[in-house]
Amino acid sequence: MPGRPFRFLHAADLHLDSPFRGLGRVAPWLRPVLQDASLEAFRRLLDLAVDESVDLVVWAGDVFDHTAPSLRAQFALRDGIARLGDHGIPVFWAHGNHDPFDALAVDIDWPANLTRFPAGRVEHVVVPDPADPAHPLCAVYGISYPEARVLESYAEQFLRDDEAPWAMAVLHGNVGGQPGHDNYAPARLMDLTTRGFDYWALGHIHHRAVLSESPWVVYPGNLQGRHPREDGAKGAMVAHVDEWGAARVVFHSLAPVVWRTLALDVTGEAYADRVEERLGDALAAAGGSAQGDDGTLVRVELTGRSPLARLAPDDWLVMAERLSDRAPRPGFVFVESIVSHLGRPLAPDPPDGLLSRALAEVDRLALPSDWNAVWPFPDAWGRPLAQQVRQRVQDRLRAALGDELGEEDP
Ligand SMILES: [Mn+2]
Repeated sequence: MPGRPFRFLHAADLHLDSPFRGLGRVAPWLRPVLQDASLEAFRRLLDLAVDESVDLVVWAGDVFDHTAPSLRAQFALRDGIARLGDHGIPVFWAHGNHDPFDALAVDIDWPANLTRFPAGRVEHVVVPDPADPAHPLCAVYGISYPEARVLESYAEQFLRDDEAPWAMAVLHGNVGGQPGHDNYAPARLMDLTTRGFDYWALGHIHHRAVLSESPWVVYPGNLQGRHPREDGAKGAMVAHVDEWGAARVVFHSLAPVVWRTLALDVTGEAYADRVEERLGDALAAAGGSAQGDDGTLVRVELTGRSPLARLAPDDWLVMAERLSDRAPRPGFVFVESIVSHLGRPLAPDPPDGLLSRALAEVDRLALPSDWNAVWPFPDAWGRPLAQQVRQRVQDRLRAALGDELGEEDP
């Protein structure tokens, strides 16, 4: 029997009021922007839920950044849940390792439209169709961490009730042993996909990933990137479920500040102003790729070989400042740091060195002059074919042997 189509919003790792970490530098005007970023992203999440008229909202853990959240974060969350309640939207929260149920200090009496899943035990709630309360829309199953370190698997605890309509499972944990995140509530993908649920609303891994589409197994990623490794657009998923239970899942970018890493190979560039010019062009493109008024924080990584390898971090800081916006503006671009991985240029080979002798051999190599009749087209420098071939071979020799010859003295 077809049901009523419905929509829900799935977010995770909101880390409300979280500080930015490991920043190279922050201009004074940027500090309040970064301090507000996670809460601004949360305001946008609320707008999205209301604009899309979702039927429910699900948070898969790490709503707060730590167990003693600021009152500012708690009020933001309370007001947000209440706003969703005003629109008849229920909210479901499965606690994770940053906001474990038993350790979390709560100074707020949460609104009635919030369901927090119990610690260490899967519970489910049937969400009724508001237009027809006798009929269920879907069932939401979830479990919370009692404490930060949960090393046991929670997947086996999710038992889908045969009577349940469309069913969703909400879990904070590491599916597939992904590196870079603590291996909490570990599970294999097949532990989830074989349990009969229609959608696994996951949290914990901060990179957005759809691990499966049938059933849906989804990490929305965190809401606001807080350091260079959390780069790219950040936001939440809205799932559209049709009357037959098939879902379409759409990512919405919500973070007001987006991290980008810009890698530039400056081999052969001897002048800092030339590097600055090239970075300026690349930054304009990076800033232009941000959506709307969103700001962009950029970490630049310089690679290759150049005499500019001698410059100190403070020198690169000067360039970072010159390339950054000096004041807040919509669509700002701020270079957080320029990290130089530059190597010094290779030492010239002495006349009797291995490379010089190999190049000389290639020069002496007699290439048939009738090649030039077969391919009568000179290259951009007007060289006939035999000379082009000689040049190619010499270039390859330089590239292959150059690394063996060592670097120039600083
Ligand atoms: Mn997290």
